[in-house]
Amino acid sequence: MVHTLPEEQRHLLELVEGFVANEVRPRADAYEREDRFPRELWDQLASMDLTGLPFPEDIGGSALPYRTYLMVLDELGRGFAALALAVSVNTLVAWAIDRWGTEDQRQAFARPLVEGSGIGAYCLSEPDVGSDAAALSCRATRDGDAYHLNGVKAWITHGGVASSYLVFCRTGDVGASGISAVLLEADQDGMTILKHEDKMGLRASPTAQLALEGAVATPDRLLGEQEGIGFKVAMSALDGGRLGIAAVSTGVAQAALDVSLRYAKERTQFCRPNIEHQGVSFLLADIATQIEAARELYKSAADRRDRGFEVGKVCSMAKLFCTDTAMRVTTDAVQVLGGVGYTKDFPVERYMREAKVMQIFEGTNQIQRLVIGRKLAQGS
Ligand code: COS
Repeated sequence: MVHTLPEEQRHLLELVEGFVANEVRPRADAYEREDRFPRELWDQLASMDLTGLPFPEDIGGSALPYRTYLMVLDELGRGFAALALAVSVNTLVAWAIDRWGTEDQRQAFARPLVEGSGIGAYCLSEPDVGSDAAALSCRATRDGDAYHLNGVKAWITHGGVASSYLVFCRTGDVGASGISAVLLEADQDGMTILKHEDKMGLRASPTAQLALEGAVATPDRLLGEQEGIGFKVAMSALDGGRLGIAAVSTGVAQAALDVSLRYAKERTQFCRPNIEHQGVSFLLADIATQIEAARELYKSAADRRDRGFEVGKVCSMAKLFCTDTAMRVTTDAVQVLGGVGYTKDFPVERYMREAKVMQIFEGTNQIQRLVIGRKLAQGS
């Protein structure tokens, strides 16, 4: 078990760096090409205690600061975005259960996710409900001693590979206060995969649409055994989730810098390495500067979170800035490589496709601006 001493955290990051270099990066392309969830890498992460870094020890976690966890995500994202995203989404679900669940729910549902023997899925969006999450319509109707869930959930990361699903559904009237969170297990009746999304990138990270047709949940599956708290559960978990996306996208941006810098040093035109041409070196200078700023922003947001401050605004800022940075940087990295950057001979085109969705999921960057703008208006 790792401890919070800086030196031990350094060792942890070195361990992750070695794992990424030797096991993850060489295999990432194959998983992407085969549209295959990297289960073997996930199991390796679990055996290295890397699936539960920021969680308390009483549910199997390492009790490390969120900042350290994000630095690990950054490094994993530098190797393989789909794997880093798996850790981030699993943490989103486990955090919600750890923070809002009963003791039994923490042990039964959060612990397997923290230990990595299971994997979580977060089910908020629906085919007709994305940014306006409080308008969701999937319903959990109480009948005697059970809830019956009906509706369709969309854009579910880990749909089909998850062991447990945190489903946001309506137990009351319209609006945020009528929403509850229910825990479902993968193999239960009344829950089927309608379709797998055929995506531009992140193909090793499965995204599915889920049909709920009378799926039964006993009241002890209601998160916190309390109706009406679902929207607060969803939003508070997304604060941390958005920081996770900030770190993953910074890792993707770093990977793009690694490849484009190496190429610019090796490739020669007009009798000089490309990096000695100002047109290329200025592009790289901007890329490196933006990554540095992105990394410092998510770390400072995490520091505030670790010290217990309200962090909704800075989490949205970090998600917005780091993912926009990843998009710009990966696009420029393709430019540094020129024609070969646009081919699958080099991974930068993959990084560019991966960066795009990071501006969209866990709240579009327009929603992040809305959150930041509202907080500014409130004076916070
Ligand atoms: N933590 C805890 N509670 C929160 C919260 C947070 N971060 N954000 C909002 N809430 C609470 C509010 O305090 C409010 O509670 P009260 O009524 O008791 O005051 C309630 O939730 C409703 O909040 P609000 O009025 O801000 O809700 P809106 O319907 O205006 O929605 C946005 C706010 C747009 C920010 C929200 O719907 C959102 O984040 N949308 C994007 C959804 C998303 O990220 N989807 C991706 C899913 S994963 S791919």
